[in-house]
Amino acid sequence: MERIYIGMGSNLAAPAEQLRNALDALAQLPNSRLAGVSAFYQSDSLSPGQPRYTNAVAALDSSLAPLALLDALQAIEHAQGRERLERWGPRTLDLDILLFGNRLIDEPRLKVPHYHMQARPFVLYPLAELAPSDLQLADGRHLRDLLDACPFVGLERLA
Ligand code: PH2
Ligand code: MG
Ligand code: MG
Repeated sequence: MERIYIGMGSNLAAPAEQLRNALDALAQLPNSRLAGVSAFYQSDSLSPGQPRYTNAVAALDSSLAPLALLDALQAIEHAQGRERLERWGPRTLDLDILLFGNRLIDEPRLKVPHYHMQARPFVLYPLAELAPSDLQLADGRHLRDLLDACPFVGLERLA
């Protein structure tokens, strides 16, 4: 089993419900256990003119291989109506592998740690709710330092 952190986001079709449905689907993945979920957060889209996002992070313990998990996450996105029309377009559901155990993954389909996670408060703050405070990424960076460099701005934590 490895600990995997998954970033979740939606800005279409009842976002919070999309995240709850995705959590149900994650809990049913084979060879896996849903180990935790952060609070839900709202923030403006990084792409101007789109609806606001709801985001969360899930912790999954799994013995699935990285690309098998990626396939499973894309199947969940697809089942929840994800259409890939444009990069960074609005979406019913986005499931991103942020961290996968202590692995550095550099494949055409999958780069881990997730690119740009260090600049995204809607990823780092929910992640910090679940991860140990001394978490070190596989590339050597410390979550604590990423948080210090990424102010809690524009983020609304939902009850
Ligand atoms: N995801 C994007 C682009 N912009 N903005 C917010 N607030 N939350 C997201 O998850 C997000 C975004 C592409 O993955
Ligand atoms: Mg994605
Ligand atoms: Mg994304």
